[in-house]
Amino acid sequence: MAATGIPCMLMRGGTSKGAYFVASDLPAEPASRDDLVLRIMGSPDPAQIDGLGGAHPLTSKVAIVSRSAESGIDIDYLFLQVVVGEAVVSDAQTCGNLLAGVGPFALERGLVAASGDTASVRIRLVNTGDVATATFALTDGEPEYDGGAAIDGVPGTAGGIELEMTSGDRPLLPTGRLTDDLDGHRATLIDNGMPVVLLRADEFGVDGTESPADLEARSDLAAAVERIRLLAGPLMGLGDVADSTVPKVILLSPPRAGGVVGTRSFIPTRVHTSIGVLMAASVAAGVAIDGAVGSDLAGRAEGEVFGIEHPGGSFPARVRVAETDGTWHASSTSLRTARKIFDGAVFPRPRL
Ligand code: NQM
Repeated sequence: MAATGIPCMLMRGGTSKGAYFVASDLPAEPASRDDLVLRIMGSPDPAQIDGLGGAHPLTSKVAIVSRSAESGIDIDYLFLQVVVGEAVVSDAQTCGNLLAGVGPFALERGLVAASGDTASVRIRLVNTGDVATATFALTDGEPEYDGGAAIDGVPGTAGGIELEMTSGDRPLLPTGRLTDDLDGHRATLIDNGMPVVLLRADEFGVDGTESPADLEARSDLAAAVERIRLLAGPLMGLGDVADSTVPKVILLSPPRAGGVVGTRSFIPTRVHTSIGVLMAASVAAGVAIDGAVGSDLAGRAEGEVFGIEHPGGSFPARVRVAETDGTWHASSTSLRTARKIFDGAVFPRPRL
């Protein structure tokens, strides 16, 4: 395999970038697969200089795609976060941005068939059990990557991909409470596809206009955020999260550009240059519920569309929340774009 290379497509999915594989091209056994993925992406070197990774969590991602055996589902999508600077590959979270590329990739690899003007691909997110429907335009049966859709954080425009998500039986509020007290701060622990901890930015001396670099330079802030994250993990049913990439911690501030709320997101140590798809869906669900942290900061949504402001602009998250028998559930629809950047074979570095 090392001599002939491994079939791999490099794609931008939303505001992230990752290596996409057909599952049968990688070892099925997780330890061998992860060892190979580390060598492909270049971790644990912090510069990922000998691999495909871009030395940032948003460009150190892998999507593994296969036909689904489940009825009503076309494709299984397993996401792996390859930690920069550590020999760690995590399947503890999914990624809504890479999800945008999964439908087009599956079509390119012949894992699904489509005809007509649009494809609609039902995707099971293996990491969480959630199901998404991805809808995108076709030209001559191939994904149409060009188009007029713009998303903040990506230059220019591209073909729109609509992602409709329904979460399984997982409760929206994992603790069953709207707020918890963590390290002296009121927090809302919520999971609308991504487990997040919502906090008020002003309690941390943050006004919400700071750049990711400004926030990353504050070691006191990093320590406070991590203390809260470690407390939130077990409460959210995630166990000890010291070595996990979830939950994410999101500082909320008043909106400044016509959106609903401002955000700065810790993923979990670097600060996101925009915001994840499912993070935005989780923030929107939180601020939509009276009494949740951030609901009092939030401006008015335009119908079901919540403009979630972030360092690179705004993310329009279409979110619906409902309470039945005291339990909250939510669903979301997001517009993303994706693009095939490179298709070929990747040559993993040898073991160190
Ligand atoms: O929340 C980054 C990203 C993400 C996650 C991260 C994402 C989502 O922006 O749906 O897409 O989780 O660290 O790629």
